[in-house]
Amino acid sequence: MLCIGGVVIHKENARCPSRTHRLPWYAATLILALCRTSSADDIARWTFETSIPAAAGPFAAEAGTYATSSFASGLHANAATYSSPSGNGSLHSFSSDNWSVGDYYQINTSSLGYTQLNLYLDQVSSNSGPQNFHVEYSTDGTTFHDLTPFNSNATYNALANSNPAWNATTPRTGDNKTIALLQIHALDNQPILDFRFVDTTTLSAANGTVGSSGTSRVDNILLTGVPISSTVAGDYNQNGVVDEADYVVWRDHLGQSFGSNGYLLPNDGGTSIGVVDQADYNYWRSRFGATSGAGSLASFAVPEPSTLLLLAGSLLAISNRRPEKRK
Ligand SMILES: [Ca+2]
Ligand SMILES: [Ca+2]
Ligand SMILES: [Ca+2]
Repeated sequence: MLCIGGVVIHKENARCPSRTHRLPWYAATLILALCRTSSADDIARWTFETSIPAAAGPFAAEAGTYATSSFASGLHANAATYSSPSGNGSLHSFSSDNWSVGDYYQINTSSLGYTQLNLYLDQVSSNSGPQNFHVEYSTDGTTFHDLTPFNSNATYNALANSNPAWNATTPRTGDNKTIALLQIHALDNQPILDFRFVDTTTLSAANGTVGSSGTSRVDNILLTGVPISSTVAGDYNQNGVVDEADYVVWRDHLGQSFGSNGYLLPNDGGTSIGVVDQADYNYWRSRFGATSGAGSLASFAVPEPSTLLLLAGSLLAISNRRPEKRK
């Protein structure tokens, strides 16, 4: 059987045994495109079980595609003590004390060859350690930007490490942070991709004021991604061909921008950078039918706008159609 989003279509219907169930070829193509699923790879994962912190770092990632070229470190404005106490269900974490606003943990890695990224970490603080953090990203290793405008989960609280405290055997699930970067294609395929987990206030985990002996510790930092399957310019859904499915992606994100919600079209050829607009539609039209490279392919027949509206309508009708009773 096939699926559209969460809707299942039985294969016998997709094979069009009757006029009633026959799918337009472009709808079938789109269904197949929407049904593509890919599993994510670990790009870099830090457990701090082998790279055991006793200083600010850098510490190489223990696992992942770019493990040996990815590093974690810490930075404090004032002298701090770094250590490796119990992790979240493991022997070691990356911990430090004496937190000031602006201090951070950092990972230096890369998303080269990857799209649909996700970032994970576990973090906890002592009662007098810092509570409020946000995630910043950089694609040049120098200039960092707050991720929060693109994903509200990038601003988070580190809970107090008690009842129960982190220990070597049993993880606390409430300390898992997930920052989805799936739609932020500006972070795809970057030779340099760095993240900072930055202390943003003087509020402590116990809702007092951060003290010099207060600590915050991180564990299980992980960046995942799906290998990029298509770099064909104009292929917005990354299925290897510039087709009708890309129109639907464009339409669904029309008006969005990197500044507002972090969305960028994959493979947009640098067209109207930072925003999804009419120019991206024109670019898609100029590229229709392409399976490689960049440039105009005017010889391919582009569906007319009325056909594209029918396409969207057909998919809606398919998803709402109940199976016919057999006669
Ligand atoms: Ca650990
Ligand atoms: Ca496509
Ligand atoms: Ca654009």
